[in-house]
Amino acid sequence: MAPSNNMDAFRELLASSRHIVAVAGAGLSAASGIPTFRGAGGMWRKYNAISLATPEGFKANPSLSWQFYHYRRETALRAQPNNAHRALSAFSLPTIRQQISPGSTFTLITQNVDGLSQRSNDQIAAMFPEEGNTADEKLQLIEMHGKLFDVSCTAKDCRHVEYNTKSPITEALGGTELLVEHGTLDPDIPLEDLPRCSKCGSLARPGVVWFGERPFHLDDIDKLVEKADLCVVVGTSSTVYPAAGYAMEVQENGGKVAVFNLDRSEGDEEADYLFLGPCEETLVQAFG
Ligand code: BV8
Ligand code: ZN
Repeated sequence: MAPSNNMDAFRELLASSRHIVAVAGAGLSAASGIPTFRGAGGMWRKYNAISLATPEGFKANPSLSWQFYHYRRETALRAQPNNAHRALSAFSLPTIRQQISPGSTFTLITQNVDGLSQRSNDQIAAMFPEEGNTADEKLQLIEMHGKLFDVSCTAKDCRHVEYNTKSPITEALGGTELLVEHGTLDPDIPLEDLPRCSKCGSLARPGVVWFGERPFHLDDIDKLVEKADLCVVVGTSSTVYPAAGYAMEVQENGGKVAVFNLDRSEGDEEADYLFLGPCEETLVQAFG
């Protein structure tokens, strides 16, 4: 049966759901000016990011890899959360969610590494400081592909990780974001001028999950997906696993799936609901 696009019916489903998970991708941050991977200005095409987002790519050319991640750090630093982030952050707040969907739990599982959902959660929690809404305890956000601003050590016997929003992260990388933006050739930055571990001095890497690497919090995610009776899929092409498989799992367990995307995406014809359009608008209608 083709998916429904009846928003009133979806809001009734939301009100009666008990364990809700959202799986988000780059489309959630598109309205904040963060380029998606596969879209028109997609990063995968312009910088062949699929090869860059791998341990092999980093090993082969840490200078180019760091310029790619420096460019994305600078873009994310200048970006602000948009209404799609805010709609999900508001729904994350117990005092707001209990009015829309009494007694429900909610967790946002994001594939994005830009940190915008965390910033949006912190902003919303600060607006509603009443009991039970403090950011750390109550807002369930899982950044399964890591964080752009985490910098981790490559030395096996160190593995130090720190949250670092310095701009530029090292002098040598300063300004290269403009070169990356225009796709000109990258200067070969010497290893010693790339980010180093502040504890042991070894070469550091971006704290994100590359292809072939194990995503974070998989056990927590599996438990949440197992229990979920509603899976909302937002702004993702649903092409990268294991994230792309969660909606199907919820449906196989008898739960419902609602897809919010600008265009058609992998497997959306199986969804119970499909809302085509910019999620910075459709999520506000659905969760507002
Ligand atoms: C794993 C962080 C094993 C880094 C990312 C062969 C070799 C090795 C692995 C594999 C292999 N074959 C398959 C695999 C598994 C692989 C995989 O799935 N590959 C794909 C390409 C087939 N997966 C992995 O390697 C994962 N790890 O499997 O480990 C393992 C597992 C368990 C236990 C032990 C070991 C790790 C994958 C993580 C890779 N890291 N990001 C970085 O960012 O640089 S992936 C990156 O792309 C994102 O994080 C995201 O996850 C992914 C997909 O991107 P999307 O978010 O969907 O964005 P996209 O541009 O594609 O789509 C945007 C969508 O938004 C579009 O649909 C568009 O229409 C929509 N949109 C745009 N604007 C809007 C909008 N929608 C609404 N409103 C708008 N305004
Ligand atoms: Zn170290």
